Amino acid sequence: MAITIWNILRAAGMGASLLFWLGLSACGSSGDSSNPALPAAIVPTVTIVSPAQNAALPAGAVTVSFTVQNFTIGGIGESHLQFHLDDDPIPYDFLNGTTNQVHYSGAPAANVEWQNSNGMRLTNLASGAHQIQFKLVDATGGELTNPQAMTLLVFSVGVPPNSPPTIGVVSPSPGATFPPGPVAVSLVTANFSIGLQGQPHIHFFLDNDPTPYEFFRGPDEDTGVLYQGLHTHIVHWKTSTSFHIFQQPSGRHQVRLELVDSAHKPLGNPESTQTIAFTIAEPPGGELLLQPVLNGLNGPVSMAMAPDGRVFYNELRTGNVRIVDIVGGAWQLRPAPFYHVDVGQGVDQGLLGIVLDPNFSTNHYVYIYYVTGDGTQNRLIRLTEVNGQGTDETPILDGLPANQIHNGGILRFGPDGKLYVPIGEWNQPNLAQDISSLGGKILRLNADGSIPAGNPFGNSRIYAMGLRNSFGMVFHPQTGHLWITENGPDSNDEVNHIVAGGNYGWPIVTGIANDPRFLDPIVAITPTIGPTGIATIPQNSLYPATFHNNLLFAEVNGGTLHRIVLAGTQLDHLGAVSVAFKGGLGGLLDIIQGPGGFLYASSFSTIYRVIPNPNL
Ligand SMILES: [Ca+2]
Repeated sequence: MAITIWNILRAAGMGASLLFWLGLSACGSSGDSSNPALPAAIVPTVTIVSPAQNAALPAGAVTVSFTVQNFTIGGIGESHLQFHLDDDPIPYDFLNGTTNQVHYSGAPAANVEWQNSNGMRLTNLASGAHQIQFKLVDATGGELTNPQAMTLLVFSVGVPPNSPPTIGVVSPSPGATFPPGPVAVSLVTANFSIGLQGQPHIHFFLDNDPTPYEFFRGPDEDTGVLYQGLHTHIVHWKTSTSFHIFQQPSGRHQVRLELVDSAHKPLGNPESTQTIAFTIAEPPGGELLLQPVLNGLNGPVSMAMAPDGRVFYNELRTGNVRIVDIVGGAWQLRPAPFYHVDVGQGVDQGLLGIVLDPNFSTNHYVYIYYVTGDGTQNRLIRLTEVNGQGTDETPILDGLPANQIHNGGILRFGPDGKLYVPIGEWNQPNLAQDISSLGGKILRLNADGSIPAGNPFGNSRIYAMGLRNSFGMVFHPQTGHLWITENGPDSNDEVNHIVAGGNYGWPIVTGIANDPRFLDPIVAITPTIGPTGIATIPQNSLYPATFHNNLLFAEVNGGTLHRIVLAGTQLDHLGAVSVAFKGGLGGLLDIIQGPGGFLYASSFSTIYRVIPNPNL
């Protein structure tokens, strides 16, 4: 997974849907670059000849024939055809060349006979629905990734006509209770094969959201679950019959499932629907608790506190920048937005970052980072506040590429007065190691966007490289060190200490790699959690002394806060890491140092004050 990230979420207690991003981990691309486009005439292609798609066949052996174009099916150690039968993760190898056999786990298969160079015979198939996923592979067994190199055949054998299509739930059991975190759902169907896009599949609805999640056989986590046609971080595809649900707050939830045809029309028979009810428990109290200060918000994805005590925040999906006044301790949202930009609605797109100028009191500068409304570019602009309104839009960085996922965009000023900006690799992992690209880097800029003196790669905005995507960054007030959270693919979310010229490994290594070419994270987290905002707890603060100089970072998947104790005289070694707030409020987004000496964290709907647990 990639933590690629923003999506739509029903916020707790709100009728309206909130859109959310997040280039999160645990779902999304695991790091392959896009394939170079091939001319149509040479695209390797596999095509099923027989049986017909969705054929209802009599009991007994099934003969399957196919053709390939622009590809040669060879023997052992050569390019060939692979296929998976039903949910078996172990592939069969269909081998021509000098082999002329079908192999399974390196030996002739017991239940599949090679018949000719374009055909085979399957025996011992149980009555019911079956599927065969075909894929062309190279000599090393690597899948060709152009879409024509893969196809799915669905059929049934021995099923009496008119048997109803049926869906069943393997897990969770009815009324199950889970701690905050992922909820695993596993399904089974009868007389129905879950197909790929364009084929019969499953729709499911989470709580009261009327928009379906579309569940397909796969072929992978990027395309196995779609929401409004896009990859989603709320539900992660796991296998052809299972998925995980994230970001849900404590309380009762339900998932209504229905089998649909290739045109997305529900089959309608009573056996074709199921409803799962489950509960996410209230977690036990941790060291820290979250106390709401402002709710009913629309995706407050990033926040900034002004020296006059006001809080500015970005609404991820609307493109509105909002201002909160704090009057007598009460948080009051100004009705009129401070500024609006049209923003892209892709998975990790929207109005991403905000920071105020270190001299905001005198120059009133506000910087925001967003994906343009057409979804094609990332922009960093500067606004000037005049009477609560943004004016004088000034481009700082313009025309950066954008992608559905991995757009970066968090903004912070360093103690050196320079503006630091993590840029995602736009889902092209190799860019992170390409010094000629700004993708997968952290930039260091003068406040006007120009290249400052002292950058580590000469006349370049690049400050550090080898990064995938980040939703959180902070300078430690005691040491001046720069810390970021980073979203891993299907493993190894990271917290990194960023230094000038550092290379953090993506996509060559992830996690603690002990590779002298790269800098390792202080913490690596598997399974992934989707880390988001990160803050420090100052040396002189109202939090317990053991928290002073710690890092605190949020996560979106399970909605917890993690505390890192920094050790060593330079506060750059890992002392300990623990979960300080145990979740239950849904996914968490940003965390900042805010009014009254407290930290404040945001969810999709609410801003919370972070307080020490009074019962400890
Ligand atoms: Ca790394």
